[in-house]
Amino acid sequence: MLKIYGSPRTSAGRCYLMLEEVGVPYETVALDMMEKREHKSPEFLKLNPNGKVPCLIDGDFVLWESLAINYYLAEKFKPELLGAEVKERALVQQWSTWALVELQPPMVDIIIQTMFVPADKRDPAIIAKANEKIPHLLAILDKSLSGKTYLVAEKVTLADLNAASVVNIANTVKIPLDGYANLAGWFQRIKERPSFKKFVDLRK
Ligand SMILES: N[C@@H](CCC(=O)N[C@@H](CS)C(=O)NCC(=O)O)C(=O)O
Repeated sequence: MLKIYGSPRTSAGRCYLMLEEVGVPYETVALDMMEKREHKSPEFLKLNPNGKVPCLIDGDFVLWESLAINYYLAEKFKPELLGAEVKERALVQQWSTWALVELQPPMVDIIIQTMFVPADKRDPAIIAKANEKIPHLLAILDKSLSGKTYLVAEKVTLADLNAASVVNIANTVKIPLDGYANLAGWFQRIKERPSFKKFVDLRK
């Protein structure tokens, strides 16, 4: 059986979303990352030398990086999520990469500053810069969704799932989606998927 390391409330969350989407049974290993720092244990570092979650085990195959894991799960269990032909597949890659490389970092900056850095050590400049960047990025997503149901194709693809896993952080960092009608409509469609509902439940 597949095994996923990392809690659904971490970067592993999008892999849980994908595991639910493809509908295969899986085991979970929630490491104690705070007190015991199990993600830095010699045993875990043998699996992921970066000492980070998620990490997926499929038999004797070990894979880390949430995006790579989601591509693997799609390829193996639900290849239609990768797009129907070369251009669709490229766009799925484009949006998946964009979500993680452009949209996620300013959101994570806010999370780190407001939830992990003690109040007296916070850097308001980091929070201000992130708050300035995010609306611009959300506007790009919103405009790209104009007149469309999903990001790439007429049906849901991995691009939608990966991007939605990042847009979902907006709520945590208190960024309203109200001003982005196309984006809000699209996100609502993704939120109605059973896999997304389970993902949200698992993160509670
Ligand atoms: N690019 C990685 C990021 C993984 C990552 O940063 N995971 C965090 C949890 S959200 C982690 O394990 N942090 C522990 C650490 O950095 O020591 C991915 O998407 O899989």
